[in-house]
Amino acid sequence: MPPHQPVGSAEFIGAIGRPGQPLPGRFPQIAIAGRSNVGKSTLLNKLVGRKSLARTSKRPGRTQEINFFKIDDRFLLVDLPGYGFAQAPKTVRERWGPLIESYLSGTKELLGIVLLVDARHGLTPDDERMIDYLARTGIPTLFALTKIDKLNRSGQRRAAEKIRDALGIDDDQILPTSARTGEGVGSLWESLLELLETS
Ligand SMILES: Nc1nc2c(ncn2[C@@H]2O[C@H](COP(=O)(O)OP(=O)(O)O)[C@@H](O)[C@H]2O)c(=O)[nH]1
Ligand SMILES: [Mg+2]
Repeated sequence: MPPHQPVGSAEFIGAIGRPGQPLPGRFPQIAIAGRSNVGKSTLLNKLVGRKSLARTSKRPGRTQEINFFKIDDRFLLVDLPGYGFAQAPKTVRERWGPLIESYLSGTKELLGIVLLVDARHGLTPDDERMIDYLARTGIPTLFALTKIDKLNRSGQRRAAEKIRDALGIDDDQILPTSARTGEGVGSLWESLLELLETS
């Protein structure tokens, strides 16, 4: 595993819950997207080496706002509310689309998205809708498999191949990760830095 870039500072700087609400700061930013419970907040915490900067939960559908974290006074990591949680209250599900769309289409500082997919479950119809939407907006998208600690090596390989084939992407566009063991987190960090440097 490549060495994990040390993060000097990481702080929560604000959240938005309604479409069009002003962002807490106009910094270059990278957003983490994926269905509810896929491991977005946990991976964000692992990336910055902080246990509970972003709130994580065993119960899906808890984060309903877009949360902004400033990293090293340089860029923002953005924790997006998850999608595809059927049991979420109807008002929450109805609010999700307009909030996300207004953020994704209206933020010119947004450099890219990391779309997380649970290694055990693969792509859901909601993931496919999100991927289509991102492709239409042209926002650079990186794919990461989460929770690979729950699969053995061959299971991990199969999961990566399946997504790669479904999306027609290259091997290096899909990063297997585990926030539990830290595997792949260094590589993901390197990809984020690359995105920051080339933008
Ligand atoms: N085994 C394992 N569990 C994980 C991993 N990442 C997250 N989880 C668990 O998955 C659940 C949902 O995580 P969370 O980060 O809140 O998901 P979010 O809704 O996408 O933000 C929590 O119970 C986490 O502990 C991982 O890499 N491995
Ligand atoms: Mg979360």
